[in-house]
Amino acid sequence: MIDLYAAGTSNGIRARIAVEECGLAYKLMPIDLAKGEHKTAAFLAMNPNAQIPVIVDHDGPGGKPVTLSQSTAILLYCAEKSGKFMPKDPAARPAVLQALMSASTDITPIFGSLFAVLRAKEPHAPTVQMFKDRLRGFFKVWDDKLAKQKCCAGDEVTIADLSLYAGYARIKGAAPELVDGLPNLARWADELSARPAIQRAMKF
Ligand SMILES: N[C@@H](CCC(=O)N[C@@H](CS)C(=O)NCC(=O)O)C(=O)O
Repeated sequence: MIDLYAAGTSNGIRARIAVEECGLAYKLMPIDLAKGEHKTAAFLAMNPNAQIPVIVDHDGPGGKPVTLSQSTAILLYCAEKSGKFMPKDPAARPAVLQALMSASTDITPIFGSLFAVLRAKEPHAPTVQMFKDRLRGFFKVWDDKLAKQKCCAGDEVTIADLSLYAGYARIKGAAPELVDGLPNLARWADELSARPAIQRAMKF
């Protein structure tokens, strides 16, 4: 059994999509960021960075417990544990890793930075625009890619799709203008959002 400490942010959603899609038994331990529940001594013992998500797998490798933070590490851990969402063919793996890193390290941190700037008393307009342009640019490249292939790294759903969907879903909710008017991205998102595991993962 896995305990998942998370909130409904893009990183929290990414970890919950991971356990849901990989079919791993887990218990959601909701963390209220507004109440500072990620800053308690018990939480800091799991992740001294005071950030969700964290998982505690009571049945880790060798039967030993594993505590893990970082949403993409959690995604990779769940994929390995379940044997799902990562191609077995070594020739197919580099494209998946590249797509995964773009989804996890280009999209989500810029989105986080954009909203940190927007929360300021007087948001600095050129900085806001720079982050929005960068996000839109990344999504335009995804849209072009998804015109030629069904999923982020080919025709199968992989960890890259699961990661990108977490960022996409949050951005679609908070700043839809950054993803609207990109038909291939919209087709891909519709397909992913129809998956029952993703629907369960979105309900915080
Ligand atoms: N790189 C980390 C980032 C985690 C992160 O930024 N978590 C945010 C929520 S999305 C958080 O816990 N923020 C609370 C805070 O910084 O006070 C990951 O992918 O898990």
